[in-house]
Amino acid sequence: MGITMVTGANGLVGYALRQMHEPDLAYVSRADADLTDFNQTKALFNRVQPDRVIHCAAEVGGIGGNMIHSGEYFRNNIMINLNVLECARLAGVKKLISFMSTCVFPDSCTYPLNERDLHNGPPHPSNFGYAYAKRMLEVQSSAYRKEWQCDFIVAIPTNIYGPNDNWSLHDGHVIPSLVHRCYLAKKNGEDLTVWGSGTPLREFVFANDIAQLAAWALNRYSEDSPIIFTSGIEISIRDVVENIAGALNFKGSLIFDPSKPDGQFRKPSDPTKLKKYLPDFEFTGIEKGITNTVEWFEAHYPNVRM
Ligand code: GFB
Repeated sequence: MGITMVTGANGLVGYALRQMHEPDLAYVSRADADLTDFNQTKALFNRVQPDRVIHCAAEVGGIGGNMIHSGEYFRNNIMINLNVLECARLAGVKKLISFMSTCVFPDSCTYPLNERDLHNGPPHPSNFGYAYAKRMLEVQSSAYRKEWQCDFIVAIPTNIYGPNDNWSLHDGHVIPSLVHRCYLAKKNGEDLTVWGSGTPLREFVFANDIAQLAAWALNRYSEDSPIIFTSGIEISIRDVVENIAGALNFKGSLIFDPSKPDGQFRKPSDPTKLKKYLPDFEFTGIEKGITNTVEWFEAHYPNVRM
């Protein structure tokens, strides 16, 4: 087997893939090519000559980033995905996996979210730019499979977290932002402010689990329809924060700030398809995942992405 190119290799999932130490993986990042530029993307594929691609590169953020940068997230993700999948097709790439996320599903939908529901309504307004751009990954992959028999598949993880995340207090996802904010609150002897009510529910998946599932799908999954990667276990934002505070041994108070958005109340997703393929796959529990994430942050701060 030839080279598997990993785009977005300096991001959350790219970092987790590196820890697997799989052979014949070529890791590429922004420093190697601006994937919003077709010519740079084509030159990258000519240089690397990959047989397969794990496409992790994306412009992402938490609810804060999505509400501020709806135009940038839409534009950049559309261009990145259009260029990567087109250059993969032109380069004769045999297999490509790319990623959406459960926030792209319709906001009002029957639960649990199922792969078939993807286009049955508008996404939540808090991240519509990102969500519509990401939905086009599924459309482009399916259209390329139909016209050119490209084996391009799409995975739909729930909220991914773990080492080497984006720890920005403003644009980051909830777990990295709160790990960072809790670390600072402890250091400065302050209370910890949490956005929203703490009542929304999320399903979280540890990045190392996604890396394993991505490697599995690259070898074993070839359906036209996407596949959801979830444990199916929901947890409230309040319980997540209490896990983070425990892992950091933070003893201050939690202050919930109702002026900040709650976003979607919940987005429970259906693990049935994954369970059919991998009935014994064990997801990392939230306590263990958060402990690992906090330990990584404490060991690397302040040399972290933010
Ligand atoms: O990860 P997150 O920002 O995005 O989580 P989504 C937002 C939830 O966490 C809201 C609460 O209920 C927030 O009120 N929260 C509490 C915080 N404190 C904070 C904080 O300090 N920072 C942040 N960010 N949230 C994501 C999409 O939606 O879903 C991603 O933004 C991705 O693009 C992911 O698709 C699957 O979970 O709402």
